[in-house]
Amino acid sequence: MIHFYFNAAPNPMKVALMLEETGLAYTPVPVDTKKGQQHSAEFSALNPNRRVPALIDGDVAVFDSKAILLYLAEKTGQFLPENGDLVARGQLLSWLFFIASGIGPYSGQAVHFGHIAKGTSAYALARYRYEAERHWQIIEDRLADRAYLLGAQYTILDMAVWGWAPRIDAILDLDSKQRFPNITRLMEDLDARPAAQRARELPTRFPFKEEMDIEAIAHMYPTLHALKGAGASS
Ligand SMILES: N[C@@H](CCC(=O)N[C@@H](CS)C(=O)NCC(=O)O)C(=O)O
Repeated sequence: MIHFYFNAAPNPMKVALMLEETGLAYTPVPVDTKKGQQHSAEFSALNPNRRVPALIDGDVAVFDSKAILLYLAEKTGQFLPENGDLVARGQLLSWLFFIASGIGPYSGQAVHFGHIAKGTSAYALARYRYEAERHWQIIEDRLADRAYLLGAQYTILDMAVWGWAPRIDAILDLDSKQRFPNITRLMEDLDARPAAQRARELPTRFPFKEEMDIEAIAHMYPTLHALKGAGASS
């Protein structure tokens, strides 16, 4: 039986979508990061990075959302290029690593400096918003003449960007429907899928802490917590 360690944040949500799409049986295990549960001995043994998502499948432990997507795709043979097509596999790996190293980190930092640590650094906010928008533009352009990121086939690449979709406006401080019509079209396509609706519903079954209070900041952003303690934040 698969155990899926998650919360409602973008990276766990893409794995929730994959689990629902494949129909694999799994036990959801909530990790309330605002309460510091990512730092427990049990969880940090599973994921030394102390971030969600993570997954246990029998003897196999996997952490990092894109690694889990690839693991589940290879396990089930679903949502990967068909018939061992190496040209398509090269494209899939390129885009998967582009999302992992660009979309995720820059979007995360743009949210951080725009919302969580608002007012601490105008330059950091400008840089991360610029880079996040540049990366999202590359995804937008890729979708100009394709239904999905790989081409005609829905794959883990589309799931990897879906996790971020509801937050693009807040990340970039713009109207994504106008700015990114191709991304909007893809996200609406995915949102309409029953698996996506089940994935979005999953976290609502658990009482995750909502407030980003000083306790949550201490668990998730210790450097910001130290800054606030020093009275230097605004
Ligand atoms: N590269 C990792 C990033 C994981 C990550 O940053 N997860 C966030 C939620 S989206 C988290 O666990 N945050 C808790 C914390 O910062 O303590 C992945 O894609 O899984």
